[in-house]
Amino acid sequence: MKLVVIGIGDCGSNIAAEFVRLGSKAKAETGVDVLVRSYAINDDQASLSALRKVGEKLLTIQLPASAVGNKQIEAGAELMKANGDRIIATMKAGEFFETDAFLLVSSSAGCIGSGGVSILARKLKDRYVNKPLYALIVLPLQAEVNIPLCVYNTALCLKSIDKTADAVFLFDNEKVMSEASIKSAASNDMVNREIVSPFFDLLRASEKVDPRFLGTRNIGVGDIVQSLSGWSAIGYGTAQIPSSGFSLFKKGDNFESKGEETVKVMEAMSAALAHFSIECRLEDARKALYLLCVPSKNANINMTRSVGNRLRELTNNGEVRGGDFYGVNDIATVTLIASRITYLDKIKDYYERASNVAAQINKRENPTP
Ligand SMILES: Nc1nc2c(ncn2[C@@H]2O[C@H](COP(=O)(O)OP(=O)(O)OP(=O)(O)O)[C@@H](O)[C@H]2O)c(=O)[nH]1
Ligand SMILES: [Mg+2]
Repeated sequence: MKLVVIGIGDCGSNIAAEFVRLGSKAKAETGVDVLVRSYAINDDQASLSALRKVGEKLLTIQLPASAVGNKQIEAGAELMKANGDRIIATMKAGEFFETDAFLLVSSSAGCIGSGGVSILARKLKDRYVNKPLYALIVLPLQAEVNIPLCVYNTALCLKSIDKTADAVFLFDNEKVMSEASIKSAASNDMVNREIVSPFFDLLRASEKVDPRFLGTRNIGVGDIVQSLSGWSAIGYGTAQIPSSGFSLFKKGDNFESKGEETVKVMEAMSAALAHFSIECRLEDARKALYLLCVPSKNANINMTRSVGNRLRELTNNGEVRGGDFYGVNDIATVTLIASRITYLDKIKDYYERASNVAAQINKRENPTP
């Protein structure tokens, strides 16, 4: 799948840059192009300049500085209403023909990104009616969730993007941070790499890959598009497949060794389930997608079936699609997407708290004399 990624605000721009790195990795490792172009749109000139070194696939677009002090989501929305058409006019529209989908990225808690993302999404949807448009929204850290403005901006951002995008991937900053990133002063780059890396296998496997990597059942762009709608979460997990001495039996040619290798794949699946981008219950997902990557020498049809069957069980017979492809390392990787999620604790909580917070914010903005 070939994406045009459009990041808005600080968080969105940083993640758009990370997609450029992912695109280069896909090109270097498997020779496929998964990124048509990345755009970073921000009002902060210094951070845009810092991103320019990432590579020529990243184009930066400067917004006029937002109204000083006002960090409510409405200010970000107004800025995009005033500048959105100009922004689209500066994009390389000729490249959109080879693009399978747009991916718009922002945080929910800031102002520029959270306000701008739905406005730009609407403008793009009106112009490119048949092009799927997805959003990737980063939810605040635990330390931020009691700041009234964070709650207010997040709730409004979620409400508006849900109405506009075909599917919205949610990333809980708190959940995505691995122990490693917390220990290393929570560097944004490391968190952003964790946000972007689950898309790697999915994007490259759905492109025309070298026949050496083709698995027993391949997934295409159509499978991804059919699987994505509404609130969505993505996760991936890995398990090491020892290259020698793994089984008492010769690999791949008898029941026993195949069984052991399938166990490793299920281990990778459990890791993926534990690393979803937001806390969710699979029984609330109406759609799901899986992708398995194993070395060809270890692959067998049972592995793919086992992952698919388990996912059907967990989603209560949801609409499940999936497939596999071959990797070169001795690792089993499982990528999972839960989509059309009908209930999420986090969203319910933000919506409930936003109404109280809105009253507080209004009082502060318009104090009674
Ligand atoms: N994962 C991740 N989160 C980020 C990053 N930068 C900021 N955030 C989070 O995003 C939220 C703040 O939003 P920003 O993207 O900085 O805001 P903005 O869209 O630039 O809008 P302003 O408020 O006008 O600066 C907070 O919840 C931060 O924790 C980043 O690079 N990666
Ligand atoms: Mg900013």
